[in-house]
Amino acid sequence: MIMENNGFEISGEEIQKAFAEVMSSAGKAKEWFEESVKAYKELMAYYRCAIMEIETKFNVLNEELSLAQDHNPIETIKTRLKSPESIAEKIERRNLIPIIEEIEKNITDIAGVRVICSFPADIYMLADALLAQDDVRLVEKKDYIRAPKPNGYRSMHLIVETPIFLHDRKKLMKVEVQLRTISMDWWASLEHKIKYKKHLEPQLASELEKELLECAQISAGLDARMEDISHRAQSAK
Ligand code: 0O2
Repeated sequence: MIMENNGFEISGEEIQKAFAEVMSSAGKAKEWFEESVKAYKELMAYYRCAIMEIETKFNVLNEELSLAQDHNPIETIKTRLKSPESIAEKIERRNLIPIIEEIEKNITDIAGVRVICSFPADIYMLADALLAQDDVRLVEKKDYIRAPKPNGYRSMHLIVETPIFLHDRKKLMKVEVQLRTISMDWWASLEHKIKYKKHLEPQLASELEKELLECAQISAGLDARMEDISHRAQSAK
């Protein structure tokens, strides 16, 4: 006997056993942590591959459609992999279990491809062309162009599933595709910056929201006008 605690006697043998258990669970925690990090890195690599697949599909469409039409429908393509911080924030907000399987199943915008188009009509043409491909499955579509968000945000959002081909198997991956015109993109970029200025007084915040909505409406008008100019120029040829 080496210790007395609330009347219970704890033997040296018991202490040794408890210590061995703590050591073994610490070993398991380390093992679990290392495995989780490896699985996370692997998953992110798969998402990077899926981004490459989708980006290539758009580059091919741009090349082909620029021959068929008199302009490149795509101005630029931007890609991004969601940061670990943003993934963690989403896990918390949605009350998800922080394991790889849950992340993969429930967070559909880890891989993001943003396609900036010349005209609104190009967005619909490219979305249709992508979704017509037999290795692309539409999971979800949100058309914030026909139905803009209350703050004025416009874009076409597609969640698609596409295969990546690994050395020994094929794996289906989800990618979020955002299609926008140049004016939809600059509005969204500036609105995003302004929204994250958190110290605005409520009165000023509400005034700015109103102005941003007006700017979004002006930008939608400009898109329509530029498209009309382009149609008139084409039909005059
Ligand atoms: P990031 O880094 O830009 O991707 P959730 O995905 O849960 O946040 P929801 O409703 O499922 O919300 O997604 P939704 O409506 O499809 O929009 C998600 C993404 O669209 C955002 O990604 C933005 O990129 C963009 N977006 C949506 N609404 C707005 C908006 O009002 N203003 C701006 N500037 N962008 C918007 P993240 O996750 O915010 O980040």
